[in-house]
Order: sequence, then C-alpha cells, then structure tokens
Amino acid sequence: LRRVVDDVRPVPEEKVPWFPRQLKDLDRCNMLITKFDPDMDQDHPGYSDPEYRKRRAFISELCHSDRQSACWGMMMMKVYQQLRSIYPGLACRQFLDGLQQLEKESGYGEERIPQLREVSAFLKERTGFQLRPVAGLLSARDFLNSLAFRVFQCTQYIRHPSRPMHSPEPDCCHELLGHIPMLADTEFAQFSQEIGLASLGASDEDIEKLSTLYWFTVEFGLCKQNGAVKAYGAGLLSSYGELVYALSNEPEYKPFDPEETAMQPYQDQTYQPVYFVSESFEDAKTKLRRYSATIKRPFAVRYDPFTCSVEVLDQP
Ligand code: NLE
Ligand code: FE2
Repeated sequence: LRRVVDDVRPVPEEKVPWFPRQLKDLDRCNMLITKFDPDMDQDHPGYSDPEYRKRRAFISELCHSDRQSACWGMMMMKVYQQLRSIYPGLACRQFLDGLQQLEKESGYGEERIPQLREVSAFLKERTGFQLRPVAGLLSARDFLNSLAFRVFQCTQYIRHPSRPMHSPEPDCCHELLGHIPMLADTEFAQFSQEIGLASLGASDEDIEKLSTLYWFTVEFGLCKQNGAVKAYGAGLLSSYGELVYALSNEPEYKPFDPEETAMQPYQDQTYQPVYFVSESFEDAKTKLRRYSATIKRPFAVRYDPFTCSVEVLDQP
C-alpha cells in the first residue's frame, strides 16, 4: 500500500477558458446560439413563412460557397437604396469614406450582392481584416475571440422581406452595409481587434461586459464629429428605422465611459433606449485600452502580425 505523500499537492486547476492562439484555431470558434432561429422562434418574422425558412436553411448549407440568389439581391438593393439616401447627413466620415471605396472597387451599389470573398480581399488590403462565413449567431466568446485575429465572422442569410428597415438579428445587409465600411478604417480596425484581444481567456463575466461594450460601440455607437453627433455603429448603419431614431432627439445620450457602458443592460429586439457618444475614435480607443488593463487575467497577450498568432506572456 502506498501512502500519499502529504506535501504533494495537486496542481491548481486551470481556470482559464480555452482560447485560440493561431488563426487556424478559429475553426474551433464556431459555437452557434439558437436565438433568432426562424425555425424555433415564434416571434421571428420568418417563422410563419416556410419558403423563407427553406431558403435560409439552404444558405446555411452553402455557407462555404458564396452563392446567393437574384431575389436576395433585390432585397439587398432595396435596403441599400433606402439607407444610401440618408447616410451623408447621419453617418460618420470614416463610414462614408469606406462606403465610397467599396462602391468604386467592390461592386457595392450594383444589382447584386457583393461576394464575401471579394469584400474580404478588399478589407485585407486596407486593414488586414478578413471575413469568414458563419451559419448563424455565434457565441459572444467565439465572436470576440475571432476579432483578436482581425477575423470578422459574417452571416450570409438576408432579413425577412416584410421588415427591410430593421432586423433584430444580424444578416448580410447588416454585415455588408454596417460593418464592412467601418472595418476599412485603420483606427476602427484597431479598436475592434483590441476588444478581441481583451476577450481571450477572459472569464464569463468579463466576456459579458466586453460584449456589452462591443454592443454600445461597434454596433450602436455614436461619435462627435465637427460639433455634430454621427453614427458609427453597424447596427444603426444597417437599419433605416433605428438610424433615424438614434439621431433624433428621442433617445437618451450618455458619454462613452467603459466602466459605465459595460454595465448598461441592453436588449436586441428593438431600438436601444440609450446610446453612448464618444468624443472621437481616438478617445474611445484610449478609454477602452485603459478599461481592458483592469480585466484580471493570469497572463498577458501580444499579437504577432507576422504569424497571425498571439503570444501568451506570464503576467509580471
Ligand atoms: N438592427 C440591425 C439591422 O436592422 O440591420 C441589426 C442589428 C444586429 C446586431
Ligand atoms: Fe453586427
């Protein structure tokens, strides 16, 4: 009989959640959540439309090829034209610049849905961001972790035609019109990646806070520009209804302050009752960086752009 030696204590259990360290590890960042599934959610505008559900299931299966049908192209054009007319007065300068380049170089504005592959190549040249198709809504952790590698996971299906002006869930109009033009901006790309880096190996509680920050900045953020408030959040820039609402005098505005913003409850069914306004992107980035430094992790990460991987360093 062997006696257990008293002074041999078990190694404390690793409390750090798994996280990707190389670009190829993102193949494992594919956890979908079933919220907004038109097959399961009775409130989804597509629930009682079997044709829509069938087409959408078909697109999920085709997720790795880029095929879309002509009628989806028409739906996209409708959303595009409506929004395009109000962007000049309501969208921030970075967005307008990005959109203009996309119209010149990537087939935006034509009678077809721009292909993920060409848009991804466009972004790669501008800011190093690349797009990946994803079949539905990803878990917050997997989505944010991908941003650390300048990878943006994109849905491919399109919103239900009964509601062109607002979709409660992301769809290809939201990705292409809301996110892509912003991701072509150097400073904004950096901001997005920093949220991603802060999320690697973070506790569930910190992931919750980071996704709230992401929500009120990347999705629904407003910023000051030449003395006026403009939209830079993708959820606003892809929704005619909410873009107009957010810049009317109805909703409440608060200054962007990560500590406070991270605690703000939010909902994803309809317009936000409150929006956070940044002084500038520069200011938002500085504040976010300061906030991220307060997140407790037993290690630090450093991104190596040459190998597209993160180095994990012991915390001094
Ligand atoms: N409400 C946005 C839209 O209609 O495009 C989508 C928001 C996704 C978080
Ligand atoms: Fe989004």
